[in-house]
Amino acid sequence: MFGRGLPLCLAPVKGCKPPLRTLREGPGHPRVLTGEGTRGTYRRSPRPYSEVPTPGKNGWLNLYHFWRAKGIHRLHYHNIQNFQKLGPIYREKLGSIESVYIIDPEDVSILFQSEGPSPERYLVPPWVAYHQHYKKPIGVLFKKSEDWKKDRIALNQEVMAPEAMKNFLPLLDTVSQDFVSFLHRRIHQQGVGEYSADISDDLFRFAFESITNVIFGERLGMLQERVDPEAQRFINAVYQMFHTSVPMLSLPPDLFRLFRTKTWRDHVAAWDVIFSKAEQYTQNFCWDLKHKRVFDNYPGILYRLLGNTKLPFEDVKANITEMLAGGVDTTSMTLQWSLYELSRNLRVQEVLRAEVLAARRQAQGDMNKMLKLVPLLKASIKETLRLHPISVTVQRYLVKDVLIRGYVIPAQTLVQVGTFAMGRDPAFFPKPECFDPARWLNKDKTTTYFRNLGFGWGTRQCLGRRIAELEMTLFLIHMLENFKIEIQHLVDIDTTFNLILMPNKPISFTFRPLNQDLAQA
Ligand code: HCD
Repeated sequence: MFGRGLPLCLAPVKGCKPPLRTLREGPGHPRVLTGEGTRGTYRRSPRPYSEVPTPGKNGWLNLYHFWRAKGIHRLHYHNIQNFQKLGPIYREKLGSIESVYIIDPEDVSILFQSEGPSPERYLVPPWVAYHQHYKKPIGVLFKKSEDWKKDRIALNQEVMAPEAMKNFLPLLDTVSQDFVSFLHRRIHQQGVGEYSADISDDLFRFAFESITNVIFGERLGMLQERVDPEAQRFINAVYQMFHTSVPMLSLPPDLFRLFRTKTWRDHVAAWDVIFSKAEQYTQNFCWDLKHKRVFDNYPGILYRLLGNTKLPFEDVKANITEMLAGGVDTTSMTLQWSLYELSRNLRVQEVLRAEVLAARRQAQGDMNKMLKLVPLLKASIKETLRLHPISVTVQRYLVKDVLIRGYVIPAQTLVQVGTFAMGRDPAFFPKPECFDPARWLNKDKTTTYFRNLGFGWGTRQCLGRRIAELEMTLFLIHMLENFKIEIQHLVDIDTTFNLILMPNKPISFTFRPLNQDLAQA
């Protein structure tokens, strides 16, 4: 029914060939001229919601087709295909929920600019079901209105504010340095002057070591030879939790629970591990705090939140659990995609390395200063998230009726911005198949306006954004300074929807120490 024969895959990166057609062209939807500002295009009287194009009105039938087409792990391509077929706005009912999907940055700006003071996004149903059924405390991920705002403001101060970032910098920097030492050790062990492997497990450990270090101010040693099996259990549980969410996305999770399906049981088991380990880490921290620890420098996010009387202990714990779980697969997968793009675009890799080396020289050991001197490297993270976002859409419930593309979209509607689809659409990113970080440096509004959506937007954007950005920037700095990154086989890696988007198969990289490179030259 879908997927067959459609040019969903992108052209090979090498030649950066222009794709055959833009996504927005489609039957019944003549191409809207780019650049002219699409808002002005609709001067006719507002059209009713019922006229928004839709692939089919029967939600259960849609769901059935979707499943049969093995669509569930290819949700992102289903999205692209709908935009191709129906144009830049459509509505679709999958099971019992209907959403409106948009792709054009101009429309996205209308959506976000009509956002209220406590925006709400789609809540993943199996996650809600688990928390409700087992009466688990919730944090900013699930909270609404004033409850949400109270937590979010307290957390922003400790994880988003620029002063807070200065504090975690050294904590994240040492973890990245250790990752470099870890790779050097592996190179030594392999005995051929380079190291070739799929490093996704190592990246998971890197990400977990990073997030635990900024939260607890303490090293777990995940990058040493012996890995703590309990910590590894947490990492595996987060992956399982994401993975088992997917089949329960479009049917009521209670069905899965009532029938005691394996998916539900595995999902519960995964969350249980997440909660019990997060609880244990937090309790250990509090015990240490009472009994022995003295801090001479920044003690980590948890300490600061506990000292901050605004949040009760229960809320602190709930939010710590969410941050721990949210900080593992997200950054590790994005970094894996960054390494993938850098190894397929060796020229970009060289340019970034040159920027990093020059910044290092100029900053003379001042890391804060160095971070201001690597704009292209930072842009490369945006560029990675454009082609490989973690989140397939960014969603908002409307708080009032909003006019989008001439249609009246009523209050309470769930509107989803197709970030994956937008990132690959030539109407919004010229030569979308080219990995070109420099496109983000062009200050011209028409090339970046409402396009950088990897972390969402506004007050409900990703809470981990600043941690993630800093963690990934430091990682890439150290990797570029130390290794030439290559890929074993130049095949296109596909993306699979595991609730978050991930590579569909292992990627094997080769890391060659740079100094040795110089010696050989
Ligand atoms: C999943 O159709 C697909 O940062 C759905 C729409 C949707 C809603 C919310 C998104 C989710 C998707 C993907 C994972 C996200 C989540 C919001 C936060 C979450 C993007 C796109 C994430 C990974 C943090 C998870 C924290 C948790 C593990 C405690």
